[in-house]
Amino acid sequence: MKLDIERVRADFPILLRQIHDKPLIFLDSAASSQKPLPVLQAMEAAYRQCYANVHRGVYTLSEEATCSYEAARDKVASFINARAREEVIFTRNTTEAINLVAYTWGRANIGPGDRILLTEMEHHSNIVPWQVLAQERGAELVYLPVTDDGRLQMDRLDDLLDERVKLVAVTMMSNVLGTITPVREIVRRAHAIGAVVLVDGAQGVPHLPVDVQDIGCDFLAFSGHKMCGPSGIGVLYGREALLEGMPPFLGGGDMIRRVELHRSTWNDLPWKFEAGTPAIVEGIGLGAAVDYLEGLGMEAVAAHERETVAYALERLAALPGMRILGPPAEARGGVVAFTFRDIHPHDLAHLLDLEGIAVRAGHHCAQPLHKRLGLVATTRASFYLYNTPQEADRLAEALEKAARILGKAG
Ligand code: 7TS
Repeated sequence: MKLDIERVRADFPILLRQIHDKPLIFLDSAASSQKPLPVLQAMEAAYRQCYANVHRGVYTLSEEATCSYEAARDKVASFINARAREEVIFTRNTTEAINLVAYTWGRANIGPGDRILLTEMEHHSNIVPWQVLAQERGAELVYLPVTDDGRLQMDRLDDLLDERVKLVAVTMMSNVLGTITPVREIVRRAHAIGAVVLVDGAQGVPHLPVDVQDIGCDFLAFSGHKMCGPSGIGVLYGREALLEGMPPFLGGGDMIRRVELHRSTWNDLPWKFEAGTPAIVEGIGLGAAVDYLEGLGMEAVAAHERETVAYALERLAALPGMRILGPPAEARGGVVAFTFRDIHPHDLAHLLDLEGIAVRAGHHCAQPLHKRLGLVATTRASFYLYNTPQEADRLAEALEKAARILGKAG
């Protein structure tokens, strides 16, 4: 089923806003998406009608709150086709999910001389935790390079994958290039040499149908706020056998079974990794976001983005002095980063804002990738389920206007 774009847009109240007297065109969903009414309503209802702390009270409100919070876990488990709800750990965001793996699985399994294989297109969140771990354990980071047009050099993978590689951590989709990476293929080849694979799904899960059993990954990290849900809630999916074998991350309430003065034992999965009062209402909001996306169908969401981005790429590529990063439309998702003439991305983003258009400018937390491409900063327009081809037209017109204002036209 094709998305009914007008109906989708009507679900997002913020899209009615005017910015500098122009209708808002929100092209920064790769940083954080907007929220539809069902998510806002679910969160308000949770606070108004059934708010209490979870997992402890025997009274009705606490039971209701626990029920809604744990129902969200079931929704997430089914959304990514996890084998069991125990495999879904709630975290604050993707960054915390990756750090959880680095601090627990990593410290227990990575030693001197071991290698962690990353790619040159990773977000800082999927680089820095591994640097910290590698420095602490005497391990080494190696990188699968990208081509000039922003694809992974898959023909280099076998050279890099040897028995020293204990972990492969790779993004599902680049937040700068838009490149969709062949994660199934990477998992298959990494597993063949016995490595564990973590997939950074921050840009994948909001935009593509995701089935962890089909991908075969050991860990998958993603954030609620990029998939129509609230900030403050994220997910670590992990294969049950691995999670069972891992020591806890943070210590405190909820994650224990029994505490004595000098030792403690741990709660069952998933709570072993959820210390302290969780983001209760945010979890419930994420559950509503999953319902919302499933109601539309992730195939339909992905198809809408593909179409919109293909149009945007064509439209922007026609502007003289435009350099678009990344591969052609068929290999990418909803992210379009570019340089335009020699206009600084911050100037450009500012002038676009005056036209009501929100884009991000900078290195997008991917400095090594920008360095590899010989750039310091880019401007990035990222498209999601509520964006339209007409908005791509407005973006192209606003870019031309910006060039005229700065005397860089023609
Ligand atoms: N991984 C990828 C691929 C990302 O794009 C991001 C956030 C993260 C991890 C971290 O997610 P967080 O929710 O823990 O912050 N990316 C961006 C971005 O592109 N612009 O702002 C945040």
